[in-house]
Amino acid sequence: MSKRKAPQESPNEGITDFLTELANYEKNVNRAIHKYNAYRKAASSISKYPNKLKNGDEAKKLDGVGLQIAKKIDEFLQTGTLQKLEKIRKDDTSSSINFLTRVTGIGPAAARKFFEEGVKTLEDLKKIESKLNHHQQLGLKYFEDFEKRIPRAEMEQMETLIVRELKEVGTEYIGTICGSYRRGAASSGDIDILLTHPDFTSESQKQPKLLHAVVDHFESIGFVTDTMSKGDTKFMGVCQLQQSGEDEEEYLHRRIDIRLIPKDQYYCGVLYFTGSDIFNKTMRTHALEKGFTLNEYTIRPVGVTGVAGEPLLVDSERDIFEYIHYKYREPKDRSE
Ligand code: DCP
Ligand code: MN
Ligand code: MG
Repeated sequence: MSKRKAPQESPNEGITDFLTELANYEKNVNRAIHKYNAYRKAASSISKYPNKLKNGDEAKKLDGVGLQIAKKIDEFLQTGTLQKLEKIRKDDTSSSINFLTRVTGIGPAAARKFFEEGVKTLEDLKKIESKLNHHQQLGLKYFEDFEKRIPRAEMEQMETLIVRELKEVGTEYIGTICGSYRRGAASSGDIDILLTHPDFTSESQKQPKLLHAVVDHFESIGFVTDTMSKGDTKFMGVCQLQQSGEDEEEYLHRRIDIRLIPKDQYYCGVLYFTGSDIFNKTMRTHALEKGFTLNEYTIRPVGVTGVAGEPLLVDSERDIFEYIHYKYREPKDRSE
């Protein structure tokens, strides 16, 4: 998971920017996830629209843009600003809570709690560092680094290293870097690695060693620098490329998530963790319309009684698209 979303360039950037700001406000301050999703969806539709929007009515024709958002678009186009946003930006509670959630490990609930205790800024957090959990401490320590997105060239270097070192740990591992990188993004917020191994299926015993061997190796070569959490199937931490030349600048610390997935669930996982989250929602809705329930683990038929059946056999992402009669989309075409 990463917190900073890539900026979108479009003739309607002003509109998509204010919708994204409203989305984050709803998620972080109000904990209104449905409103967050609605704003994200509208912003995503509008960012793909090739023409400069003239008014809210024109926007309303797009997927996910309703009357309320259309009105805001009119206000923005007519006045160059939005009263609601102006108020939010000036409000101490909103801006502090919004800021605190930028620290990884601090979600909307923790941010509100800190705010109520008078902790509002990075400086405030530093003063109470010992009260933060380990994840939050790392979020604070690497705050500046984590705020910066990872250029694609650096992602490519990390992919080369990861693929090479994975083979060192075991030749049978299969690994895919998912997330925005797999969708071809020019920059990514973090590194999302999915791993599987033929020895590990949903029928077999848990195989935490398969994940830990990889993490330990990445640590031993100095690539993984910190651990936020390490479970049987999920690692969350920090990594850094080693600089090669003498006078080159040091690489930044980056957020890395590694998940070990049973082989039979691998492609549902790859599909899910490639995203985008908006595309996942669209695909899941389509699956339901066709009588299937789809999640990050499995695709299952839903019977007339509404009960999900046994997981279907999946050997590729394409299989999933075919089951639900959805035209295959390359990762780069999965922004919504
Ligand atoms: N995901 C999802 N729903 C969520 C969170 C994540 O469907 N609430 C899926 C889709 C995402 C993927 O997991 O693409 C990885 O999550 P990230 O938060 O890392 O998002 P991205 O990799 O897409 O973007 P970024 O470049 O900001 O990391
Ligand atoms: Mn991630
Ligand atoms: Mg990511």
